[in-house]
Amino acid sequence: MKLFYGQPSPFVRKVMITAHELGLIDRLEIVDGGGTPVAPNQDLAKVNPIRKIPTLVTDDGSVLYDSGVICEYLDSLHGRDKIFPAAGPARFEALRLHALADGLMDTAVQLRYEMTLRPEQYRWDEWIDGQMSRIESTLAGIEASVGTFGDSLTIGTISCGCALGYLDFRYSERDWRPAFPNSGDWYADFSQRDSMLATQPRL
Ligand SMILES: N[C@@H](CCC(=O)N[C@@H](CS)C(=O)NCC(=O)O)C(=O)O
Repeated sequence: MKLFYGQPSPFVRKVMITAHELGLIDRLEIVDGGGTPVAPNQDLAKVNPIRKIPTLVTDDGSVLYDSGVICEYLDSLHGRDKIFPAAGPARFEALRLHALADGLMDTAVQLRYEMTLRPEQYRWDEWIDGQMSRIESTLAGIEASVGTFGDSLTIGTISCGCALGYLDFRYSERDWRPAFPNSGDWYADFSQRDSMLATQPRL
């Protein structure tokens, strides 16, 4: 399987953590998929019209996106405990947490583009403040749920780990831990998993 990849992407990290946890990492061939909204990756554009990473080309040539779909596909390939729980309340809670963390990551990635790609004279402070406020409210959403996480490994907890890790990576000047201490306690343990250590973003 071929994975269009970018080291700093929290969505790619979600797929990489999943592959590590499910024992599938050696089956992924990594290819560079890096690009931006203003400079799309041309190889990626040939297979994914959205032009975003992660994108997976399976062994039979099918193309899968986005990160959640790829993770669910990987979850269908192994005999270990599933990270997408079977139908029922546990499944919908995992999917809800996944959506919550994806909302945080989407906001943080788009804001990063705004701050680094958009020429300074075109930046809009109210929009930036609104996005920062959304990051805070999604953090509050994680804090409200983190007491139920325990040591569970689902698409929801993996995504929350990616979201918090991305804030540490790109927004390190704004430490979220003092305002969200229970999330901080959970993340202190979760971030020590081998899959998290193996996929740490770096500059
Ligand atoms: N919903 C998508 C989001 C993926 C995404 O935003 N990827 C970013 C990198 S973190 C990207 O490819 N950006 C390139 C662009 O926007 O042109 C997913 O879950 O895979």
